[in-house]
Amino acid sequence: MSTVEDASRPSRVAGPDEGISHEELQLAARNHGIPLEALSYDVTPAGLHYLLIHYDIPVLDAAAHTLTVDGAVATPLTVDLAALRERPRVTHRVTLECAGNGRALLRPRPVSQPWLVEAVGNAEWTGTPLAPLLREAGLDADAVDVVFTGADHGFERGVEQDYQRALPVADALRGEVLLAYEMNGAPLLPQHGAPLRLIVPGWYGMAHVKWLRRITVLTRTFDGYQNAVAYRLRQEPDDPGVPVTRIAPRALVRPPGVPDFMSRVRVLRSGPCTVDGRAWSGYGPVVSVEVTTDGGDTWAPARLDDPVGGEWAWRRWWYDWTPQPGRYVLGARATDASGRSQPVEPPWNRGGFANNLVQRVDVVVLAD
Ligand SMILES: Nc1nc2c(c(=O)[nH]1)N[C@H]1C(S)=C(S)[C@@H](COP(=O)(O)O)O[C@H]1N2
Ligand SMILES: [Mo]
Repeated sequence: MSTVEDASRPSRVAGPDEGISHEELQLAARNHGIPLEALSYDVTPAGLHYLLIHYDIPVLDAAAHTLTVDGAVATPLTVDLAALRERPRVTHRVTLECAGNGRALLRPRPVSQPWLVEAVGNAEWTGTPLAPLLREAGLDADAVDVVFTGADHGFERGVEQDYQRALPVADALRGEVLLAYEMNGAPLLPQHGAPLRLIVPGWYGMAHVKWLRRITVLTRTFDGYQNAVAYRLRQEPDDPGVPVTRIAPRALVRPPGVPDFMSRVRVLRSGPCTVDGRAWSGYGPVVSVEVTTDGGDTWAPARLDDPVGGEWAWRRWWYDWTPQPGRYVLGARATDASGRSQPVEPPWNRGGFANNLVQRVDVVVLAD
């Protein structure tokens, strides 16, 4: 199993009864999710935010780090952190979610980082907007894609690479896209991209390139691995596929009561309680959240908090519930302003991306 994989072989899908492998466990132990009880915080503390790192966390010296802008520009430029810090400073509260969130719930299971539903966080990112820097460099009129290169390096299915992701020029020039050097008011931690990362509000995590060291403007479509091979929605290995871009709507329940250690089934006493959680979408504000206590057979409206923290941050929702003793399966369903909502049948694709299937939280209510 543990050989360098071959690029000519498609990514693997688990067999019908195949359990989580040692390799998937190894990834899961490195790339942790948010503990769901941390849905309590408006702003996710840095240590509770999920993590996804394809290769190794590079060790970089902030004092010596530079960012170069080159390619199809009038004036290539190189700036250091001090120069970036002197530029206009902006903070955005942004819900970040890994495109693979929900993957391990798919049948058959695409073999990769085995997320259930916990690959999300909502942090405050401070930095300077990207667009003015690109304009200073002067994009050529025929610019097509902007490639962001991280300082991390590795192999993926036999392809040696720096972590690189491109955005179409129009998306790179959106005002909310940040070159971020702080998370929650402190310098970026090594695992979150220190000393500099890209933040692309509304997009799945893969676009938010960490350890950012170079920005290259192309007059053609970028054909690097993370855009052309990975992060595409496809049913068959040889489909060209559709690029993964913005975050599909999702609501998560903050599991009520207390957990059973091994199963994490929730236990609570009968009587009135408030079930709450968070909801977000990269396609526009969440406009409604509904709650189910019977695994999706029936739905009731939840109440939505006023948006706090701006249009890229998750919203809190809550639902007053007075259960009788018994067993329940809780879930929530978000709908956004674009009309997108969450399916009851998982949206299967070979990479296991954008699976925003409604969550299932098993609850046992005991007599008072
Ligand atoms: N350079 C680099 N940037 C990266 C990655 C990476 O492996 N290398 N992982 C991406 C993916 S897939 C996700 S989901 C987010 C995770 O960001 P976080 O670890 O700060 O939550 O970072 C993105 N940026
Ligand atoms: Mo990701």
